[in-house]
Amino acid sequence: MAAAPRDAPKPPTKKPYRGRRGGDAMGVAWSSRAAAKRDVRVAVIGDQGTGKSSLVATIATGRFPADQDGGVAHVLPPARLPVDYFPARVPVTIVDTSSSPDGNKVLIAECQTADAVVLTYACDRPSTLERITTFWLPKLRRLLQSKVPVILAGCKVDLSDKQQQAGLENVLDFIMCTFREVEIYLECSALHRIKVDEVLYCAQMAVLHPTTPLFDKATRSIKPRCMMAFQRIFSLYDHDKDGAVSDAEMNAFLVRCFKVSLQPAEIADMKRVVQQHMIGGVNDNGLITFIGFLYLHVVFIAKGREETTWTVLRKFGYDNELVHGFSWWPRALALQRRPIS
Ligand SMILES: Nc1nc2c(ncn2[C@@H]2O[C@H](COP(=O)(O)OP(=O)(O)OP(=O)(O)O)[C@@H](O)[C@H]2O)c(=O)[nH]1
Ligand SMILES: [Mg+2]
Repeated sequence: MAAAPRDAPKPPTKKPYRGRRGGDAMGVAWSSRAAAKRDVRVAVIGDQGTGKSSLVATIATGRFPADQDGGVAHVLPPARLPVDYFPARVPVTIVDTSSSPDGNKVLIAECQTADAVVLTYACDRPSTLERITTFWLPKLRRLLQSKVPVILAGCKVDLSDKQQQAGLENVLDFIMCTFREVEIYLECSALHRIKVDEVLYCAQMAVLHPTTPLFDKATRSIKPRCMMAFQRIFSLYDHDKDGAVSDAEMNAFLVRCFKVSLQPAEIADMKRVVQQHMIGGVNDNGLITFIGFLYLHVVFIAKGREETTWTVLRKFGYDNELVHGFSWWPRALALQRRPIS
């Protein structure tokens, strides 16, 4: 299906980080799997009539396929969206699927090749939300072992009534607590173009900047591997190894990751926030400690700004599993590699 280029959708809080290849002054190689990712494939699955094809068509063409115009085909061909659809400039392919038993093999294959799954239910049919917990999420777990992020999309929100919605909240809370592969749930309407692009945007962000390796949603805490990564990064800037970074060291870190440095007043503001919210985040000498440094990243994650945290991690060579890519290129070896003239 030909996808029509349209105005860029809004939600990005910040341009996702787009990395570059090659080492830098510290010799850290860029070797992230996500960094190497050149496109994102999103499969849209769910019960019959929940609005899958209408969602795909509306995203791809910018128009809702009205029933009087012949409606929408049962299953649409995959739509590759223009590269500039989202600011990350990573092309997204959105794949419609069939919910009929005949299409099960194809559905399984599509799920297994997808980088993210959009799982639909209809806001005006609570039974389809029930089926998310009893059928779809268990099926996806069996197929994907929770390794692929899932965006739960409540379609046709224009048809839902307030009372019905209130009843669904508990089920949604249960889903978010029980199925950690579900990154987020959104209610949308293809008919009224409500949060349609956001559904896809969240799917793309879940692939490029996943939360799961960083944060345990159940315990609301940073995962150990992420903590270790930040410990290592912090120690690179804590030159005198006193467990805290000076303002100059903090700025060196910011310049390296974001190419910005803060004015003394801005650093003072940042410390004030850390001090107010994190005991031990700032030491007696007024310097940010490791706990304070970590707190700043927890705030980013809690605010849904994972891309900021990933910008840091990828700058220091971490991949999506938070494995540190090969890295320290010994100077002697680098010299040996020079061509002999
Ligand atoms: N009011 C309203 N109707 C919608 C919306 N999205 C889809 N529909 C209607 O819901 C019906 C089913 O939509 P489809 O997009 O065909 O659903 P599907 O999940 O692809 O259905 P199958 O392919 O048969 O499984 C159609 O009549 C659509 O016009 C929406 O946002 N609001
Ligand atoms: Mg369909």
